[in-house]
Amino acid sequence: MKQADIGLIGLAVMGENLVMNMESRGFTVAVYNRTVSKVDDFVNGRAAGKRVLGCHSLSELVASLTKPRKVFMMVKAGQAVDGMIEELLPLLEDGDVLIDGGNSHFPDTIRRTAYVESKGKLYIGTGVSGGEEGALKGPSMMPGGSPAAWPHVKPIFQAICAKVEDGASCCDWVGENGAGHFVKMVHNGIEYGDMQLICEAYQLLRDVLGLSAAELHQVFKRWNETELDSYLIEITRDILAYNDADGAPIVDKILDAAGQKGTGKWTAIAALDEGVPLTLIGEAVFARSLSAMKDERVRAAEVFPREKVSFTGDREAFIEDVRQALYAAKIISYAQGYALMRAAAGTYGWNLNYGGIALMWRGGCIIRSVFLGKIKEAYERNSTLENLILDPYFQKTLQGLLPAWRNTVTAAIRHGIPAPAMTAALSYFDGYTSQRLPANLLQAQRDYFGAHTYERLDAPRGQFFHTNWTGEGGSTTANTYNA
Ligand code: NBP
Repeated sequence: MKQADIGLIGLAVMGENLVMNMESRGFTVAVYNRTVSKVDDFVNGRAAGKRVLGCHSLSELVASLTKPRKVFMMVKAGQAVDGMIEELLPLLEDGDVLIDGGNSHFPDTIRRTAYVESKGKLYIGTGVSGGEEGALKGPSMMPGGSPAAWPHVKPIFQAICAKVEDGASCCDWVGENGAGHFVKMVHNGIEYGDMQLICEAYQLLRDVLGLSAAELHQVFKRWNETELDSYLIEITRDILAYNDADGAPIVDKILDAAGQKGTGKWTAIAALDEGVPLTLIGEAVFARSLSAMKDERVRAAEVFPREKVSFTGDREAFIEDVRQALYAAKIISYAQGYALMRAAAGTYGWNLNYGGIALMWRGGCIIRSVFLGKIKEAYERNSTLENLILDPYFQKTLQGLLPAWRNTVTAAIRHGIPAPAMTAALSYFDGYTSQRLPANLLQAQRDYFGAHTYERLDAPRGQFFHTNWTGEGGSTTANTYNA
Protein backbone atom coordinates (compact mmCIF):
# COMPACT_ATOMS: atom_id res chain seq x y z
CA MET A 1 0.00 0.00 0.00
CA LYS A 2 1.17 3.54 -0.74
CA GLN A 3 2.49 5.37 2.32
CA ALA A 4 0.84 8.59 3.48
CA ASP A 5 2.56 11.68 4.94
CA ILE A 6 -0.11 12.17 7.58
CA GLY A 7 -3.31 10.53 8.80
CA LEU A 8 -6.50 12.44 9.62
CA ILE A 9 -9.38 11.19 11.75
CA GLY A 10 -12.76 12.92 11.68
CA LEU A 11 -14.27 13.64 8.30
CA ALA A 12 -16.71 16.38 9.32
CA VAL A 13 -16.58 19.88 7.85
CA MET A 14 -13.15 20.82 9.28
CA GLY A 15 -11.46 17.47 8.74
CA GLU A 16 -12.57 17.06 5.13
CA ASN A 17 -11.42 20.53 4.17
CA LEU A 18 -8.07 20.15 5.92
CA VAL A 19 -7.49 16.92 3.97
CA MET A 20 -8.29 18.67 0.68
CA ASN A 21 -5.94 21.50 1.65
CA MET A 22 -3.05 19.13 2.56
CA GLU A 23 -3.58 17.14 -0.62
CA SER A 24 -3.56 20.30 -2.73
CA ARG A 25 -0.09 21.13 -1.34
CA GLY A 26 1.27 17.75 -2.46
CA PHE A 27 0.84 15.66 0.68
CA THR A 28 -0.68 12.20 0.69
CA VAL A 29 -3.27 11.86 3.42
CA ALA A 30 -4.74 8.70 4.95
CA VAL A 31 -8.24 9.24 6.36
CA TYR A 32 -10.53 7.51 8.84
CA ASN A 33 -13.88 8.34 10.41
CA ARG A 34 -15.81 6.62 13.21
CA THR A 35 -18.83 6.24 10.93
CA VAL A 36 -16.85 4.36 8.29
CA SER A 37 -19.32 4.94 5.45
CA LYS A 38 -18.21 8.61 5.46
CA VAL A 39 -14.70 7.44 4.48
CA ASP A 40 -16.04 5.78 1.33
CA ASP A 41 -18.34 8.70 0.56
CA PHE A 42 -15.39 11.09 0.79
CA VAL A 43 -12.84 8.99 -1.07
CA ASN A 44 -15.28 8.22 -3.87
CA GLY A 45 -16.72 11.73 -3.93
CA ARG A 46 -14.87 14.94 -3.25
CA ALA A 47 -11.49 13.22 -2.88
CA ALA A 48 -11.82 10.93 -5.92
CA GLY A 49 -8.58 10.80 -7.92
CA LYS A 50 -6.66 12.66 -5.21
CA ARG A 51 -3.75 11.48 -3.03
CA VAL A 52 -6.18 10.43 -0.29
CA LEU A 53 -6.12 6.89 1.15
CA GLY A 54 -9.40 5.75 2.70
CA CYS A 55 -9.00 3.50 5.76
CA HIS A 56 -11.71 1.39 7.39
CA SER A 57 -9.97 0.96 10.75
CA LEU A 58 -7.50 2.80 12.94
CA SER A 59 -4.92 0.02 12.51
CA GLU A 60 -5.20 0.33 8.73
CA LEU A 61 -4.69 4.09 9.06
CA VAL A 62 -1.64 3.71 11.31
CA ALA A 63 -0.12 1.06 9.02
CA SER A 64 -0.36 3.39 6.04
CA LEU A 65 1.76 6.19 7.56
CA THR A 66 5.44 7.03 7.09
CA LYS A 67 7.48 7.14 10.31
CA PRO A 68 7.45 8.94 12.63
CA ARG A 69 3.71 8.69 12.15
CA LYS A 70 1.62 11.80 12.38
CA VAL A 71 -2.05 11.31 13.26
CA PHE A 72 -4.29 14.40 13.17
CA MET A 73 -7.51 14.06 15.18
CA MET A 74 -10.24 16.47 14.03
CA VAL A 75 -13.11 15.16 16.09
CA LYS A 76 -15.55 16.75 18.51
CA ALA A 77 -13.74 18.26 21.50
CA GLY A 78 -14.03 16.51 24.86
CA GLN A 79 -14.46 12.82 25.58
CA ALA A 80 -14.08 11.85 21.90
CA VAL A 81 -10.44 13.02 21.97
CA ASP A 82 -9.62 11.00 25.11
CA GLY A 83 -11.31 7.97 23.58
CA MET A 84 -9.31 8.33 20.36
CA ILE A 85 -6.03 8.67 22.28
CA GLU A 86 -6.76 5.44 24.17
CA GLU A 87 -7.50 3.59 20.93
CA LEU A 88 -4.47 4.97 19.10
CA LEU A 89 -1.72 4.65 21.74
CA PRO A 90 -1.39 0.84 21.51
CA LEU A 91 -1.12 1.11 17.71
CA LEU A 92 1.65 3.76 17.69
CA GLU A 93 5.42 3.44 18.25
CA ASP A 94 7.64 5.60 20.42
CA GLY A 95 8.32 8.97 18.78
CA ASP A 96 5.08 8.99 16.77
CA VAL A 97 3.05 12.22 16.93
CA LEU A 98 -0.59 12.54 17.95
CA ILE A 99 -2.24 15.83 17.02
CA ASP A 100 -5.53 17.25 18.30
CA GLY A 101 -6.79 20.03 16.01
CA GLY A 102 -10.19 20.47 17.68
CA ASN A 103 -11.26 23.25 20.02
CA SER A 104 -10.02 21.47 23.15
CA HIS A 105 -9.92 23.26 26.48
CA PHE A 106 -6.26 23.98 27.31
CA PRO A 107 -6.19 22.17 30.72
CA ASP A 108 -7.20 19.01 28.83
CA THR A 109 -4.30 19.54 26.43
CA ILE A 110 -1.87 20.04 29.35
CA ARG A 111 -3.10 16.74 30.82
CA ARG A 112 -3.05 14.87 27.49
CA THR A 113 0.46 16.06 26.57
CA ALA A 114 1.83 14.68 29.86
CA TYR A 115 -0.11 11.45 29.44
CA VAL A 116 0.91 10.78 25.82
CA GLU A 117 4.54 11.69 26.59
CA SER A 118 4.46 9.24 29.54
CA LYS A 119 3.67 6.55 26.96
CA GLY A 120 6.72 7.52 24.86
CA LYS A 121 4.79 9.33 22.11
CA LEU A 122 4.68 13.03 21.21
CA TYR A 123 1.60 15.23 21.43
CA ILE A 124 0.42 18.42 19.76
CA GLY A 125 -2.71 20.39 20.63
CA THR A 126 -3.28 22.94 17.92
CA GLY A 127 -5.84 25.65 17.50
CA VAL A 128 -7.20 25.81 13.96
CA SER A 129 -9.07 28.95 12.98
CA GLY A 130 -10.75 30.14 9.83
CA GLY A 131 -13.79 27.89 9.73
CA GLU A 132 -14.63 25.79 6.68
CA GLU A 133 -13.10 28.14 4.11
CA GLY A 134 -9.93 28.62 6.14
CA ALA A 135 -9.49 24.86 6.56
CA LEU A 136 -9.67 24.46 2.78
CA LYS A 137 -7.72 27.46 1.55
CA GLY A 138 -5.39 28.31 4.43
CA PRO A 139 -6.27 28.50 8.11
CA SER A 140 -4.37 30.05 10.96
CA MET A 141 -2.88 27.35 13.19
CA MET A 142 -1.55 27.69 16.75
CA PRO A 143 0.33 24.51 17.71
CA GLY A 144 1.64 23.70 21.17
CA GLY A 145 2.55 20.48 22.99
CA SER A 146 5.74 18.37 22.90
CA PRO A 147 8.49 20.61 21.43
CA ALA A 148 10.16 17.54 19.83
CA ALA A 149 7.05 17.03 17.69
CA TRP A 150 7.21 20.44 16.01
CA PRO A 151 9.97 19.70 13.43
CA HIS A 152 7.98 16.67 12.22
CA VAL A 153 4.76 18.59 11.53
CA LYS A 154 6.18 22.02 10.73
CA PRO A 155 6.57 21.51 6.94
CA ILE A 156 2.97 20.31 6.62
CA PHE A 157 1.39 22.87 8.96
CA GLN A 158 3.24 25.85 7.49
CA ALA A 159 2.47 24.70 3.94
CA ILE A 160 -1.30 24.51 4.48
CA CYS A 161 -1.74 27.72 6.49
CA ALA A 162 -2.59 31.19 5.21
CA LYS A 163 0.31 33.42 4.15
CA VAL A 164 0.65 37.15 4.76
CA GLU A 165 2.12 39.73 2.35
CA ASP A 166 5.77 38.82 2.95
CA GLY A 167 5.01 35.12 2.47
CA ALA A 168 5.21 34.24 6.18
CA SER A 169 2.89 31.43 7.23
CA CYS A 170 0.15 32.10 9.80
CA CYS A 171 1.45 29.18 11.84
CA ASP A 172 4.38 28.91 14.20
CA TRP A 173 5.26 27.04 17.36
CA VAL A 174 3.42 28.58 20.32
CA GLY A 175 4.82 26.72 23.32
CA GLU A 176 4.70 23.65 25.53
CA ASN A 177 1.68 21.50 26.40
CA GLY A 178 -1.55 23.59 26.38
CA ALA A 179 -0.03 26.85 25.04
CA GLY A 180 -1.45 26.43 21.52
CA HIS A 181 -4.97 25.75 22.71
CA PHE A 182 -4.70 28.59 25.23
CA VAL A 183 -3.77 31.05 22.48
CA LYS A 184 -6.60 29.70 20.30
CA MET A 185 -8.99 30.18 23.23
CA VAL A 186 -7.89 33.82 23.63
CA HIS A 187 -8.30 34.23 19.85
CA ASN A 188 -11.91 33.07 20.19
CA GLY A 189 -12.47 35.41 23.15
CA ILE A 190 -11.13 38.30 21.10
CA GLU A 191 -13.45 37.22 18.29
CA TYR A 192 -16.38 37.56 20.74
CA GLY A 193 -15.14 41.06 21.65
CA ASP A 194 -14.66 42.20 18.03
CA MET A 195 -18.13 40.96 17.07
CA GLN A 196 -19.78 42.64 20.06
CA LEU A 197 -18.05 45.95 19.27
CA ILE A 198 -19.26 45.81 15.68
CA CYS A 199 -22.79 45.05 16.90
CA GLU A 200 -22.69 48.01 19.30
CA ALA A 201 -21.56 50.35 16.49
CA TYR A 202 -24.32 48.92 14.28
CA GLN A 203 -27.00 49.48 16.93
CA LEU A 204 -25.81 53.02 17.69
CA LEU A 205 -26.01 54.01 14.03
CA ARG A 206 -29.27 52.14 13.45
CA ASP A 207 -31.08 53.43 16.54
CA VAL A 208 -29.60 56.89 17.09
CA LEU A 209 -29.40 57.97 13.44
CA GLY A 210 -32.04 55.58 12.08
CA LEU A 211 -29.76 54.30 9.31
CA SER A 212 -31.17 51.52 7.11
CA ALA A 213 -29.30 48.28 6.36
CA ALA A 214 -28.40 49.66 2.92
CA GLU A 215 -26.99 52.85 4.48
CA LEU A 216 -25.13 50.83 7.09
CA HIS A 217 -23.67 48.70 4.30
CA GLN A 218 -22.14 51.87 2.84
CA VAL A 219 -20.77 52.90 6.26
CA PHE A 220 -19.08 49.52 6.86
CA LYS A 221 -17.78 49.55 3.30
CA ARG A 222 -16.05 52.87 4.01
CA TRP A 223 -14.79 51.66 7.39
CA ASN A 224 -13.19 48.63 5.79
CA GLU A 225 -10.91 51.02 3.92
CA THR A 226 -9.59 52.48 7.19
CA GLU A 227 -7.57 51.04 10.13
CA LEU A 228 -10.60 48.82 10.78
CA ASP A 229 -9.89 46.80 7.59
CA SER A 230 -10.66 43.24 8.73
CA TYR A 231 -12.54 40.07 7.89
CA LEU A 232 -15.30 40.76 10.43
CA ILE A 233 -15.97 44.30 9.13
CA GLU A 234 -15.92 42.89 5.59
CA ILE A 235 -18.54 40.20 6.32
CA THR A 236 -20.65 42.75 8.23
CA ARG A 237 -20.58 44.97 5.13
CA ASP A 238 -21.73 42.05 2.98
CA ILE A 239 -24.38 40.83 5.46
CA LEU A 240 -25.96 44.31 5.51
CA ALA A 241 -26.36 44.24 1.72
CA TYR A 242 -27.85 40.73 1.59
CA ASN A 243 -31.56 40.75 0.78
CA ASP A 244 -34.14 38.05 1.40
CA ALA A 245 -36.28 36.64 -1.43
CA ASP A 246 -38.75 39.53 -0.97
CA GLY A 247 -35.97 42.08 -1.47
CA ALA A 248 -35.86 43.17 2.18
CA PRO A 249 -32.57 42.96 4.12
CA ILE A 250 -32.29 39.54 5.75
CA VAL A 251 -30.43 40.99 8.76
CA ASP A 252 -33.62 42.82 9.82
CA LYS A 253 -35.48 39.51 9.97
CA ILE A 254 -33.00 37.55 12.11
CA LEU A 255 -34.01 36.94 15.74
CA ASP A 256 -31.82 38.90 18.17
CA ALA A 257 -30.88 35.96 20.43
CA ALA A 258 -27.20 34.96 20.21
CA GLY A 259 -25.76 31.47 20.60
CA GLN A 260 -22.34 30.53 21.95
CA LYS A 261 -20.26 27.37 22.20
CA GLY A 262 -18.21 28.18 25.30
CA THR A 263 -14.77 29.37 24.17
CA GLY A 264 -15.58 33.00 25.12
CA LYS A 265 -16.70 31.81 28.52
CA TRP A 266 -13.48 29.78 28.94
CA THR A 267 -11.44 32.92 28.17
CA ALA A 268 -13.34 34.95 30.76
CA ILE A 269 -12.93 32.17 33.34
CA ALA A 270 -9.19 31.98 32.62
CA ALA A 271 -8.99 35.75 33.15
CA LEU A 272 -10.77 35.45 36.51
CA ASP A 273 -8.38 32.64 37.46
CA GLU A 274 -5.36 34.76 36.51
CA GLY A 275 -6.77 37.95 38.10
CA VAL A 276 -6.46 39.80 34.79
CA PRO A 277 -9.16 42.39 33.99
CA LEU A 278 -10.52 41.08 30.69
CA THR A 279 -13.58 43.26 30.94
CA LEU A 280 -14.42 43.69 27.27
CA ILE A 281 -14.51 39.99 26.45
CA GLY A 282 -16.41 39.33 29.69
CA GLU A 283 -19.03 41.88 28.64
CA ALA A 284 -19.19 40.35 25.17
CA VAL A 285 -19.97 36.93 26.67
CA PHE A 286 -22.63 38.41 28.96
CA ALA A 287 -24.10 40.44 26.09
CA ARG A 288 -24.78 37.16 24.27
CA SER A 289 -26.39 35.75 27.43
CA LEU A 290 -28.59 38.87 27.80
CA SER A 291 -29.60 38.69 24.14
CA ALA A 292 -30.63 35.06 24.60
CA MET A 293 -33.18 36.16 27.27
CA LYS A 294 -35.44 37.36 24.48
CA ASP A 295 -38.85 36.66 26.06
CA GLU A 296 -37.80 38.19 29.37
CA ARG A 297 -36.48 41.28 27.58
CA VAL A 298 -39.72 41.71 25.68
CA ARG A 299 -41.66 41.65 28.96
CA ALA A 300 -39.22 44.08 30.64
CA ALA A 301 -39.39 46.45 27.66
CA GLU A 302 -43.14 46.77 28.22
CA VAL A 303 -42.59 47.65 31.88
CA PHE A 304 -39.87 50.22 31.08
CA PRO A 305 -40.80 51.83 27.77
CA ARG A 306 -37.84 53.83 26.37
CA GLU A 307 -38.34 57.49 25.65
CA LYS A 308 -37.03 58.28 22.18
CA VAL A 309 -34.30 60.93 22.30
CA SER A 310 -33.91 62.63 18.94
CA PHE A 311 -30.46 63.22 17.53
CA THR A 312 -29.61 66.85 16.89
CA GLY A 313 -25.87 66.86 16.11
CA ASP A 314 -23.85 66.41 12.91
CA ARG A 315 -24.72 62.96 11.53
CA GLU A 316 -21.48 62.42 9.62
CA ALA A 317 -19.42 63.50 12.64
CA PHE A 318 -21.31 61.01 14.79
CA ILE A 319 -20.63 58.17 12.34
CA GLU A 320 -16.93 59.04 12.52
CA ASP A 321 -17.07 59.18 16.34
CA VAL A 322 -18.56 55.69 16.43
CA ARG A 323 -15.85 54.41 14.08
CA GLN A 324 -13.13 55.84 16.30
CA ALA A 325 -14.79 54.48 19.45
CA LEU A 326 -14.89 51.05 17.85
CA TYR A 327 -11.20 51.26 17.02
CA ALA A 328 -10.24 52.50 20.50
CA ALA A 329 -12.21 49.78 22.26
CA LYS A 330 -10.71 47.17 19.92
CA ILE A 331 -7.22 48.26 20.96
CA ILE A 332 -8.26 47.81 24.61
CA SER A 333 -9.68 44.37 23.88
CA TYR A 334 -6.40 43.18 22.35
CA ALA A 335 -4.42 44.83 25.18
CA GLN A 336 -6.51 42.86 27.68
CA GLY A 337 -6.19 39.62 25.70
CA TYR A 338 -2.41 40.01 25.50
CA ALA A 339 -2.26 40.78 29.23
CA LEU A 340 -4.09 37.51 29.86
CA MET A 341 -1.60 35.57 27.70
CA ARG A 342 1.29 37.21 29.55
CA ALA A 343 -0.13 36.19 32.92
CA ALA A 344 -0.85 32.63 31.78
CA ALA A 345 2.66 32.33 30.32
CA GLY A 346 3.97 33.07 33.83
CA THR A 347 1.61 30.61 35.47
CA TYR A 348 2.24 27.73 33.08
CA GLY A 349 5.89 28.41 32.21
CA TRP A 350 5.29 29.18 28.51
CA ASN A 351 7.75 31.31 26.60
CA LEU A 352 5.21 32.98 24.32
CA ASN A 353 6.28 34.97 21.28
CA TYR A 354 3.69 37.76 21.29
CA GLY A 355 4.67 39.22 17.92
CA GLY A 356 4.54 35.71 16.43
CA ILE A 357 1.02 35.25 17.80
CA ALA A 358 -0.09 38.50 16.11
CA LEU A 359 1.40 37.15 12.88
CA MET A 360 -0.49 33.84 13.25
CA TRP A 361 -3.73 35.83 13.63
CA ARG A 362 -2.83 38.26 10.83
CA GLY A 363 -4.27 35.96 8.16
CA GLY A 364 -6.46 32.87 7.83
CA CYS A 365 -8.51 33.29 10.98
CA ILE A 366 -11.75 35.04 11.86
CA ILE A 367 -10.07 37.98 13.62
CA ARG A 368 -7.62 38.60 10.77
CA SER A 369 -7.04 42.29 10.21
CA VAL A 370 -4.54 44.87 9.11
CA PHE A 371 -4.46 46.06 12.76
CA LEU A 372 -2.69 42.83 13.84
CA GLY A 373 0.31 43.97 11.80
CA LYS A 374 0.55 46.96 14.15
CA ILE A 375 0.51 44.64 17.17
CA LYS A 376 3.28 42.55 15.66
CA GLU A 377 5.36 45.71 15.14
CA ALA A 378 4.72 46.78 18.76
CA TYR A 379 6.09 43.48 20.11
CA GLU A 380 9.01 43.64 17.69
CA ARG A 381 9.87 47.03 19.20
CA ASN A 382 9.58 45.60 22.72
CA SER A 383 9.03 41.87 23.26
CA THR A 384 8.38 42.37 27.00
CA LEU A 385 5.85 45.18 26.57
CA GLU A 386 3.90 45.48 29.83
CA ASN A 387 0.66 46.53 28.16
CA LEU A 388 -0.09 47.09 24.47
CA ILE A 389 -1.44 50.59 25.11
CA LEU A 390 2.00 51.65 26.39
CA ASP A 391 3.57 51.04 22.97
CA PRO A 392 4.30 54.46 21.41
CA TYR A 393 2.11 53.82 18.34
CA PHE A 394 -0.91 52.70 20.36
CA GLN A 395 -0.35 55.41 22.96
CA LYS A 396 -0.51 58.10 20.28
CA THR A 397 -3.41 56.42 18.50
CA LEU A 398 -5.52 56.07 21.68
CA GLN A 399 -4.88 59.68 22.63
CA GLY A 400 -6.22 60.73 19.23
CA LEU A 401 -9.29 58.48 19.55
CA LEU A 402 -10.20 59.40 23.11
CA PRO A 403 -12.54 62.41 22.46
CA ALA A 404 -14.62 60.46 19.93
CA TRP A 405 -14.68 57.43 22.23
CA ARG A 406 -16.02 59.51 25.14
CA ASN A 407 -18.60 61.20 22.87
CA THR A 408 -19.84 57.84 21.62
CA VAL A 409 -20.17 56.29 25.08
CA THR A 410 -21.94 59.42 26.32
CA ALA A 411 -24.34 59.32 23.37
CA ALA A 412 -25.05 55.64 24.01
CA ILE A 413 -25.94 56.36 27.63
CA ARG A 414 -28.03 59.41 26.74
CA HIS A 415 -30.01 57.51 24.11
CA GLY A 416 -30.45 54.42 26.28
CA ILE A 417 -28.51 52.16 23.95
CA PRO A 418 -26.50 49.40 25.59
CA ALA A 419 -22.82 49.56 24.66
CA PRO A 420 -21.28 47.31 27.32
CA ALA A 421 -18.04 46.54 25.48
CA MET A 422 -17.24 50.13 24.44
CA THR A 423 -18.15 51.37 27.91
CA ALA A 424 -16.22 48.68 29.79
CA ALA A 425 -13.19 49.37 27.59
CA LEU A 426 -13.30 53.07 28.46
CA SER A 427 -13.67 52.35 32.19
CA TYR A 428 -10.69 49.98 31.99
CA PHE A 429 -8.67 52.65 30.20
CA ASP A 430 -9.59 55.27 32.79
CA GLY A 431 -8.80 52.83 35.61
CA TYR A 432 -5.54 51.53 34.14
CA THR A 433 -4.29 55.07 33.60
CA SER A 434 -5.28 56.29 37.11
CA GLN A 435 -2.63 56.92 39.70
CA ARG A 436 -5.18 56.76 42.50
CA LEU A 437 -8.28 54.60 42.56
CA PRO A 438 -10.81 54.45 45.40
CA ALA A 439 -9.39 51.15 46.66
CA ASN A 440 -8.09 52.99 49.75
CA LEU A 441 -11.71 53.15 50.92
CA LEU A 442 -12.26 49.54 49.91
CA GLN A 443 -9.30 48.41 51.98
CA ALA A 444 -10.63 50.42 54.92
CA GLN A 445 -14.00 48.67 54.55
CA ARG A 446 -12.31 45.26 54.46
CA ASP A 447 -10.27 46.08 57.51
CA TYR A 448 -13.34 47.48 59.31
CA PHE A 449 -15.49 44.37 58.98
CA GLY A 450 -12.90 41.61 58.67
CA ALA A 451 -9.56 42.89 60.03
CA HIS A 452 -8.08 42.22 56.58
CA THR A 453 -5.42 44.96 57.14
CA TYR A 454 -4.20 47.60 54.67
CA GLU A 455 -0.98 49.13 53.40
CA ARG A 456 -0.32 52.87 53.81
CA LEU A 457 0.81 55.50 51.32
CA ASP A 458 3.31 56.74 53.92
CA ALA A 459 4.84 53.33 54.72
CA PRO A 460 6.84 50.85 52.58
CA ARG A 461 4.86 48.31 50.50
CA GLY A 462 4.45 44.98 52.25
CA GLN A 463 3.92 46.52 55.68
CA PHE A 464 0.36 45.85 56.85
CA PHE A 465 -1.68 47.86 59.34
CA HIS A 466 -4.91 47.31 61.21
CA THR A 467 -7.15 49.90 62.84
CA ASN A 468 -9.53 49.10 65.64
CA TRP A 469 -12.33 51.06 63.90
CA THR A 470 -15.08 50.60 66.50
CA GLY A 471 -12.97 50.45 69.62
CA GLU A 472 -14.50 47.04 70.26
CA GLY A 473 -12.36 44.77 68.06
CA GLY A 474 -9.07 43.30 69.28
CA SER A 475 -5.67 43.53 67.57
CA THR A 476 -5.94 40.09 65.90
CA THR A 477 -5.88 40.39 62.07
CA ALA A 478 -6.83 38.08 59.23
CA ASN A 479 -4.13 36.66 56.96
CA THR A 480 -3.15 39.06 54.17
CA TYR A 481 -3.10 36.58 51.27
CA ASN A 482 -4.81 37.47 47.97
CA ALA A 483 -7.01 34.91 46.22
P1 NBP B 1 -17.73 18.22 14.86
O1 NBP B 1 -17.25 19.00 16.02
O2 NBP B 1 -19.19 18.26 14.54
O3 NBP B 1 -17.29 16.69 15.08
C1 NBP B 1 -17.69 15.71 14.18
C2 NBP B 1 -16.62 14.66 14.01
O4 NBP B 1 -16.29 14.07 15.27
C3 NBP B 1 -17.14 13.52 13.13
O5 NBP B 1 -16.08 13.07 12.34
C4 NBP B 1 -17.57 12.51 14.17
O6 NBP B 1 -17.60 11.20 13.67
C5 NBP B 1 -16.46 12.67 15.16
N1 NBP B 1 -16.76 12.08 16.47
C6 NBP B 1 -17.69 12.38 17.39
BR1 NBP B 1 -19.00 13.64 17.18
N2 NBP B 1 -17.63 11.63 18.50
C7 NBP B 1 -16.62 10.79 18.27
C8 NBP B 1 -16.06 9.75 19.04
N3 NBP B 1 -16.50 9.46 20.25
N4 NBP B 1 -15.01 9.08 18.50
C9 NBP B 1 -14.55 9.38 17.29
N5 NBP B 1 -15.04 10.36 16.51
C10 NBP B 1 -16.06 11.06 16.99
O7 NBP B 1 -16.91 18.58 13.53
P2 NBP B 1 -16.23 19.92 13.01
O8 NBP B 1 -17.19 21.06 13.02
O9 NBP B 1 -15.54 19.55 11.75
O10 NBP B 1 -15.13 20.24 14.11
C11 NBP B 1 -14.08 19.36 14.46
C12 NBP B 1 -13.27 20.01 15.57
O11 NBP B 1 -12.74 21.25 15.10
C13 NBP B 1 -14.09 20.37 16.82
O12 NBP B 1 -13.30 20.25 17.96
C14 NBP B 1 -14.44 21.82 16.60
O13 NBP B 1 -14.70 22.50 17.81
C15 NBP B 1 -13.18 22.31 15.92
N6 NBP B 1 -13.34 23.51 15.07
C16 NBP B 1 -14.46 23.69 14.30
C17 NBP B 1 -14.56 24.80 13.49
C18 NBP B 1 -15.78 25.02 12.62
O14 NBP B 1 -15.87 26.12 12.03
N7 NBP B 1 -16.67 24.06 12.49
C19 NBP B 1 -13.52 25.74 13.46
C20 NBP B 1 -12.36 25.50 14.22
C21 NBP B 1 -12.29 24.38 15.02
P3 NBP B 1 -18.98 10.58 13.10
O15 NBP B 1 -19.04 11.00 11.69
O16 NBP B 1 -18.81 9.15 13.30
O17 NBP B 1 -20.11 11.18 13.93
